Amino acid sequence: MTKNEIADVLEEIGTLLELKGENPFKVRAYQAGARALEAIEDAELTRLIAEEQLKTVKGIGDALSQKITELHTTGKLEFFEKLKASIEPGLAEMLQIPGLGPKKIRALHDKLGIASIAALTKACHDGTVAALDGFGEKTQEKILAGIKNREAYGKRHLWWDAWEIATPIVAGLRQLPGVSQAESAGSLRRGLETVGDLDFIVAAGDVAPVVAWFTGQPHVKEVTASGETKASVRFESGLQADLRIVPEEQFAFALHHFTGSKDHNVQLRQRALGRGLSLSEWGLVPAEGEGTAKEKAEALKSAKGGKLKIKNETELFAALGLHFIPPELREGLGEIEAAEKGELPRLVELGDLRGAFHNHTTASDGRNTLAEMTAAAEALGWEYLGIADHSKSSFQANGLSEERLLKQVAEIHALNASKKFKTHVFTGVECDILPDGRLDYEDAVLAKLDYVVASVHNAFTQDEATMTARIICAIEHPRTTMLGHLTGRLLLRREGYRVDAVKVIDAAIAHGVVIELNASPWRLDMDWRHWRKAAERGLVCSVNPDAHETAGLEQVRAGMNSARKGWLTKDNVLNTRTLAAVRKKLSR
Ligand code: DGT
Ligand code: CA
Ligand code: CA
Ligand code: ZN
Repeated sequence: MTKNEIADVLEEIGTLLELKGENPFKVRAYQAGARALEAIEDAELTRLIAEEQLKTVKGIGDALSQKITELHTTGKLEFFEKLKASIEPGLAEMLQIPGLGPKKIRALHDKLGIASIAALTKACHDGTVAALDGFGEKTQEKILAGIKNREAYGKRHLWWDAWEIATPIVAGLRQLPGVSQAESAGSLRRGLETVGDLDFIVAAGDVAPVVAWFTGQPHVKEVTASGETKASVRFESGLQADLRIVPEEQFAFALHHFTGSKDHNVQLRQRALGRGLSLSEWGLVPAEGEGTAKEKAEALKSAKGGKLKIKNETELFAALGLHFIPPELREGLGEIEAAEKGELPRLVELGDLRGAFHNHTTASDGRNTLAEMTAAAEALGWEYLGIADHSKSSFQANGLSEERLLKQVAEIHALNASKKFKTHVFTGVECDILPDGRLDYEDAVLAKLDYVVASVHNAFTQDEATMTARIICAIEHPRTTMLGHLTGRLLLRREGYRVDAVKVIDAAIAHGVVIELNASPWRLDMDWRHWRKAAERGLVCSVNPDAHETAGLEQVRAGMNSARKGWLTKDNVLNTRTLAAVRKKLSR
């Protein structure tokens, strides 16, 4: 395990111990251990363990040192497994309610005997929670809202989580004997920000072994359907997956159909009918009783033997007089008309990215050092990396004072001068937009940076007009380069704050300010639904990983889904530009 993964386990142990009502010193020891781990580098951890010197690190005692060593060498920890098993499932489930921590859950359990979300819901409705010491009406309302959110979103999954599960499954399916093609379909393939279930399409002659492999995978909790040509399973995580197996000649049709979306499918089927053809998951055949005689004759002419021979989706679209429509665009939002006229955009691709802005380090709330983040960016082949740690008002995220910020700027200049890495590092900050719209540092401090990401991190409950004016005020600041996460939403967890997106977009265009597409799988903010129109009107996008650790840089992949769903081309995205071009833009 890496040190960040180990830190996650220690953090979770702390939470579970707190939930059990353990001694606060013990709880804090695990939290401190997690912090201490984050402050050292991976290579350093390996060395310390090899030399049995881990205990010499401040914040890591004897007991912790043993547990870290066990996790590092075996990837498992018996103590942790036992601890998890000892927690009442209902209590562990309550941890999933946003805004409800272990201490409060403990109090609810001890004083009201609550041990499940259902019991908690009832107690909130009765008002007994509000009457409890340290809770009150407001907390009770917040808990109820959290429960409702969990119910509304609980059935969907983040695209990133779904993708991580689906990727090895597709690889596994492709390796089975007799399988000629296998793909993910559905909302995952369309790059939607959340996914209801996974859909897999396989072309194979022999069905039984494919079904057997699929239903026999580890982590399958339940086989919900299993038949001649399909199977459905539910994994331990709660995610469900559908599998369909078709003969080779049907693969393109099945893949297209199950990729969807429904709206896109309905429109495309309509178009086929207009040409005397009937499109389905099985194939494209002349429609009976539809279209003019001439159209039918033409359709028949191209439909050899009653069924069009179509090898892939490109040929399927071509048979309907269309250019290939990338899956991300198949939302029934005008893509078919554009494909007919040859006006589909050439969408930006992951490989077009040459760097990324808005990344955190251990200076604020990140888990990897400046050097580690830069090394990771270099490994991705990036020409540049923008650092943007939190500003001083974000004290909960260890935001930087002026002195610490200027010290970091000096460190970055020294790192660039050392030529240790091929990747150039830009100095920046994620500067809080204060409730009145001012920025969190004096102009003289901001002037020392290459760029500024301005973001809202507090006073989320302002009304829409106030919030919109606040953000526009920050956009008007001459030092603002880009706007961070427009709405602050956390997918499946928390609604964004109320803001008039169109007014903010107008202001950004007018002041030459970039808006970020925050690529964190939890955010994907600004939402893809705004981008097409915004970019047409001249808004520039920056796909920002908002990475808090080295692995976070790769989450630009999730942001690229949204960029593509927003019809963005390479020209619309700032971080596809060369280092020289970015330097020039930032120096202005
Ligand atoms: P999800 O799973 O809720 O995130 O969304 P999808 O799009 O993956 O939906 P899913 O898994 O129910 O079905 C996969 C695709 O199959 C869907 O995008 C389009 C196609 N499909 C499913 N049901 C229908 C239907 O009733 N009519 C049409 N035209 N297509 C359907
Ligand atoms: Ca699906
Ligand atoms: Ca499905
Ligand atoms: Zn932020």
